[in-house]
Amino acid sequence: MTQKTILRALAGERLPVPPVWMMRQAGRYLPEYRATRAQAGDFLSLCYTPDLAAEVTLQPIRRYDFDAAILFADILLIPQALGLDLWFVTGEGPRLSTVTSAAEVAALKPVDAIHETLSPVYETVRILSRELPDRTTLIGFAGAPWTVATYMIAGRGTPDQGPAHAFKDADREAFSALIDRVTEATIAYLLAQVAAGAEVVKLFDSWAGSLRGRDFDDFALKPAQRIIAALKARHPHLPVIAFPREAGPRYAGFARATGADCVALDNSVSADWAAAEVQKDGCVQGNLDPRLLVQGGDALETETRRVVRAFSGGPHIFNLGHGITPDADPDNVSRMIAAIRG
Ligand code: 1CP
Repeated sequence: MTQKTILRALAGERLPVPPVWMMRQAGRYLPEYRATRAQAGDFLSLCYTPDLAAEVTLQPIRRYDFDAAILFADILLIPQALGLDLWFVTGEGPRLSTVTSAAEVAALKPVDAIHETLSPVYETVRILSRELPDRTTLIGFAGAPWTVATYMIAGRGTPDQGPAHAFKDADREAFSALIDRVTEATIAYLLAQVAAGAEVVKLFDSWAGSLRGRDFDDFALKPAQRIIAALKARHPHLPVIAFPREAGPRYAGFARATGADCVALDNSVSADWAAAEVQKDGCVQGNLDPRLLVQGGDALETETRRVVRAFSGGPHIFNLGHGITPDADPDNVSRMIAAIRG
């Protein structure tokens, strides 16, 4: 018997009030997050200290009673587990040592070695599955291979993923080998999260929108399909959420092509279009513009209700189109939730 609202929506049930959680719900907009982060010292120490990572995961659940908690970690832990150096520059973002040749792809650590680095993350999942309220679903996650590879190739975040496109176009074979290695590591990582207690997994393909045509098929669609098939071979009932951000028209059919149970929508697609073209294949999540949580006011409530209404004909999990930003007002999150739950 499935009673958790998130699991019911993911199984295809239309609920009178959609369950809700937020991308980046544990984050810098919350004073309690900033305090725990200061206690940890730096961001990576927070990710690798299970008690503190579990604490920040629980903070938004205590404050807002979201229907799901998302494991606190980062998509860039996988490149680190595969042997790259990783550090965060305050005020700027992540930095990594890079992979830009077939030889460097071959020199990455074998997939079996990742657990050595990632075992604290599994401990965080175990703590959370003990400590979360019975009604709250625990979501594990990983970056999708293309998005993770864009950081491994450039050594940092980039506005247009230029270095990754250049590597792909110069040496498709070596680039494909990198995608394959990250795909296999992601399968092993997510299986370990599920073994530790994650009830749902989400794949973040934040830069899927910069892939076109055959590249989208080969490097967004196929890796997601492979990961989901491998997870479901071991756990046939494990729900998977896919987030091919800014996929535009390619959102249509994405769930069918990959086997995802739910597709997360950014805020550039129209909710009415997505209700007709994406929700017909199953659950959808997302679409509220995160800037509304900075702005607040009538627009926040009007838009929240509009998203709820647009997706009211089928299975729906309320969420944002992208992560909540550090300048958001925590009281606006309460207002959004009140508008959803009435
Ligand atoms: O100083 C801080 O506290 C660091 C800010 C921060 C946080 C809170 C980073 C650095 N990562 C995270 C946590 C995080 N990252 C989670 C935790 C769970 C939650 O949602 O609450 C998740 C799911 C992620 C996923 C993630 N990391 C993505 C995919 C989703 C998205 O936002 O598009 C990406 C692209 C990253 C990379 C990353 N990590 C951090 C930053 C600042 C970035 C973006 C870097 C860039 O592109 O420049």
